[in-house]
Amino acid sequence: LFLQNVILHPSFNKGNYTTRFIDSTPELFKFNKPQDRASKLLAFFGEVAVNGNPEMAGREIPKLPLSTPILPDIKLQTEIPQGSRDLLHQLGTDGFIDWIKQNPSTLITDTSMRDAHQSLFATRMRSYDMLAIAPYYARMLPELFSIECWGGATFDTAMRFLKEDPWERLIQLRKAIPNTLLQMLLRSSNAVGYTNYADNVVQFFVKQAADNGIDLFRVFDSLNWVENMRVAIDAVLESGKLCEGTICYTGDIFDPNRSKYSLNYYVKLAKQLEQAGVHMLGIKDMSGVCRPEAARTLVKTLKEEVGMPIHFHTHDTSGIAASSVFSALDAGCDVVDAAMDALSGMTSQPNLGSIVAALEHTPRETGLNRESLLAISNYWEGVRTLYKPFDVNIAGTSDVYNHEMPGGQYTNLREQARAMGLSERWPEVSKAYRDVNTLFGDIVKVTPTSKVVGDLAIYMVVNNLTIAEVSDPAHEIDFPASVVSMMKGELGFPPDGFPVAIQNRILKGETPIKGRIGALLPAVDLEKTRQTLAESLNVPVTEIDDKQLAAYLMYPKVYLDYCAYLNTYGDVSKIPTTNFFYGLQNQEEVDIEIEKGKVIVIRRTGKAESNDGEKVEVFFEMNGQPRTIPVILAG
Ligand code: 3PY
Ligand code: ZN
Repeated sequence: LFLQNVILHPSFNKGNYTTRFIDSTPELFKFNKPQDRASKLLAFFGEVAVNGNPEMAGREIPKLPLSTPILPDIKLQTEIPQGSRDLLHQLGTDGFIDWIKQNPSTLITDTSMRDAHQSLFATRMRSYDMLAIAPYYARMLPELFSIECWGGATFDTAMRFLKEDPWERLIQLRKAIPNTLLQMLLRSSNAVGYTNYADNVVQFFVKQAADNGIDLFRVFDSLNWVENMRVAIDAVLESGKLCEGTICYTGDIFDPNRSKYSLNYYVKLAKQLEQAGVHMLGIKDMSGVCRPEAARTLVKTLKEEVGMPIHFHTHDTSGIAASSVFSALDAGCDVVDAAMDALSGMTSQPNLGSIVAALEHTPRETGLNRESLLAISNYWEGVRTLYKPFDVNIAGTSDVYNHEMPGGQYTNLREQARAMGLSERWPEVSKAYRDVNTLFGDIVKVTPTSKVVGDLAIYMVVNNLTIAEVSDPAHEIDFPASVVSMMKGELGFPPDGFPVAIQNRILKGETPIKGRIGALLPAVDLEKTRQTLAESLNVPVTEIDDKQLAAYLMYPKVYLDYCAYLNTYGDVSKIPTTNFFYGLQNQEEVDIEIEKGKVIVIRRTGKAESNDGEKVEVFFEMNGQPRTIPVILAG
């Protein structure tokens, strides 16, 4: 509670404090009575009615009310058909991998619940909207190979922006979809974060993800450094789950000027991954620059060179990604990623329904039912409208072949540029991004290295710096911390290292680390950390389970902030999305199922004018009983 008072204190929040903050702020020691769940939710609705959801700051609120997304019209009592996960359990890992290789049909992964919304609307999709449709996936789309629904940026955004528990999302999805493989994106030693973690932290995290529902881990490294992937790969193999060792695709295998990323480069990587013992090979074209003929040659060659099934992932930023998908399939690719129609295209994956339609009546048809796909996509169409303020909604662009920004980063960086007043200067950001990549020696750009390139690109535009100035030793530059960290080797190294001159300039005399950072980081004392967390939250250590500990290890501050929020407002994940972002309008009523079978009904009945300029009263009925909530006006 004390921590909560600190974290929620306006001065602390604004960074406006000194080391005497605790002594000079007696109200930190005034603890509110713990409230019941319903009262906490009323506190939430009162706060949003007066000050708005902070997530909406600076964004345009859509015209309310918004329609409720329409669920497919089938009965959920129907039995759940067998799916890929059942097959995995029947055949075992080796048998399952053989089955993939011999299967003549096209296998498809649906990315709607992870990459699609990460790339289209800033990773803001809430568990509420996923869990409502999940039982329909289980019954209507059992032919899907897998559902990518976790990992990548979704872990921290769930806590940071949506104030919900990413573990609970996984557990509930697993419960609702017992028949299909659930897939996650794991950034190797960066796990689901932006920094290298100690090896035992990565191992601990993978174990929790495996225990709580992930069947298939797509494991990549942001510099394609297999050495940096081994700990994660071994942890997945140890857990008994499927490991998809993944190559990040960049450049163009046919471009003689970028011979660094030649066909041979990828073949070598694939062989290293095969030797590391992975079950499948992922080609992760995170930016959508794998041109159709490159996809064909790459898949054909990798099929000849390694024995693993191949899983192709791309983004449609260019508008022609489906063409690469079909070329990959022509060359014998086993599994391809796509997003449900309403969540496809642009920075997201190509259109799943259209791929299915295009393959109908061919030897490679998918077996997926198009009526079912449309019904589910229709639901997603309704969901997408709820997130309109986050939806960047820009047109496809061939500029992606120049800047090579990953789909998930592109929309975020544009949004960051907009928020900094740089909307008009986007072409400069794009150009700077490209120049920074060249300066760094033409690196793989994917989280977290893509963020580093983006940080310096934005820095250049804000400070009106040219790449010549950035390179010039005579020009004093205060490089962003992420850039210094990467040059030190804290995200690993590209196979040929970073260009020495720029590395020296950025490190200003510091020497880069030697070898793999994970090998240098001491193991974290997990039980001691559990104790620290328990003390911070003022609960007995026995109340901190492994999932909570894993979340804290990934994101200590974000996790503590989330816990403080939970203490004040309760579990807001059960609130429908419209009401979470836009609150309750006068006389609007909402049913919230706070636990199975326990529903509370909240109606907003009014809002007073503030008579002191500091406080406002908001009036509600909770299960028919009038309640008044005083809310402090945000400064
Ligand atoms: C992530 O790491 O979150 C990505 O989606 C990279 O493409
Ligand atoms: Zn992606």
